[in-house]
Order: sequence, then C-alpha cells, then structure tokens
Amino acid sequence: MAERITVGSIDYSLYLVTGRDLLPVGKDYLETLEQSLQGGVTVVQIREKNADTAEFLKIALESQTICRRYKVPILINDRIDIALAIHADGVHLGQTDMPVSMARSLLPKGSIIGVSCNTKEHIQTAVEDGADYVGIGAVWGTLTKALTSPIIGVRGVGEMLKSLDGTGVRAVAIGGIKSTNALRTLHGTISTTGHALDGIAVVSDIMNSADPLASARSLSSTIRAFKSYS
Ligand code: TZP
Ligand code: MG
Repeated sequence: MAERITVGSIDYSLYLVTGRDLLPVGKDYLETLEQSLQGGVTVVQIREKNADTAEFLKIALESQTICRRYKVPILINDRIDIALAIHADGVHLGQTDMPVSMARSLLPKGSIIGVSCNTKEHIQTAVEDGADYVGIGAVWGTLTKALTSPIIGVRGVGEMLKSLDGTGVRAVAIGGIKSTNALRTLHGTISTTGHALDGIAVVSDIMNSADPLASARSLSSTIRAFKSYS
C-alpha cells in the first residue's frame, strides 16, 4: 500500500472533484484523471453518487494508483469505509454526512477532513469540530449538482472566509468555476473582504472537457498567477 500524504503538505490550489457521469462520450475516466494531474491538479476528491461499494472501491483504488504517481492526495467523498479500505489521505463530508468528530475518531491520525459549507454557521461548526479545510459553495450557478441552498457569490465567500481567520482551516470555493471566471472568483473574494481562498474546486470544467489537460493547465496557470501577485 502506498504512503499516505500528510495534512501539512496539501496544496489546495486546484482541487478536482470527480464526476464520471460528465465525461464526454468516448472519454476514458482514468485518462482524464491522469491528464488533469499532468495539467496541474493538486488534490483529488473521488465523488461517486451512483456506484455500489464494489465499484466505488475499484474506482478509488485505480484513481489512487494514478494520484500517487503524481504525489497528489486523494480524498473520498462521504464514505469513511472506502477511505479506510484504500488508506486514502482523507475524506470530504457534506452537511448530511458523518460529523467531523466521528469521522476523525475512525480515521488514522493525520487524515485530512474537509466539509462542505454554505453558511457562516456551517463554517463555525467545521472550525469547532476540527476540520482541516472547508469547501464553500456554490459560488456560481452550476448544473453539476442540484443546489439546496442559494448561490453565495464572491462577496459571500469572502464574508465566510473571515470566520476562518487565525484558525488554520483552509478553504476552497466550488460551484460553477471555469477557467473563464477562476480569476474573478479568486480576486473577487480577496478584493471584497481581504481574505483569500487557498484554491478552487472544479468538476465539469475538467471532467466534461474535450481536453482535460488543457483545461487543468489553464486553471492552474490562473491560480499560480493570482498567488504570485496576491
Ligand atoms: N458542491 C457544491 S457545487 C458542486 C458541488 C459538488 C458542483 C460543482 O460542479 P461544477 O461542475 O464545478 O460547477
Ligand atoms: Mg454527502
């Protein structure tokens, strides 16, 4: 079993959430994943909403083999059992998934735990519960997920980042982020409130791309440019 990657070394700059259902016809999932890593994806979350346990395990293991080659951490959406089974680097939990403290008690020391947040209260709870990072969204409109809460916008995301000040909890924004609005997302949050995101998370801009390598490269260079002047 490959070495796990520790919390301190995580680079949240370009966070890919997988969505196999979004692959263009004829595109292979593992090739897309590999190309996204070549293009600069820095962390991968395996999100499988329709797979049974056996299929989820297979996808997670195959994905992990590739991520390890690029020394990129792999997180599992929701399923603590799958994360444990494959020795993943951590998990990503939604508001209706297992609470952070329970997940922490089950997972090995040093596991990364992230939480989806769309209100300041969610952020507060995530901080109190000891989450490592939060995924704030949806920042823009998206067709990838049926949203159950209002779109937050860059100012809203910036406001939420305020609650993370001094906590060491990292943050990515998610929802409708494309190479065309990545800079607006990063710049908009810092310019409205002075608080910066650690990265951006995308599903369709990479998974639904005819050229995932180019899409990831474009997002990655935008983030690097932003980080170099902010
Ligand atoms: N959580 C909030 S919005 C979203 C998730 C998983 C979907 C984001 O997908 P896309 O395609 O990057 O808009
Ligand atoms: Mg969930």
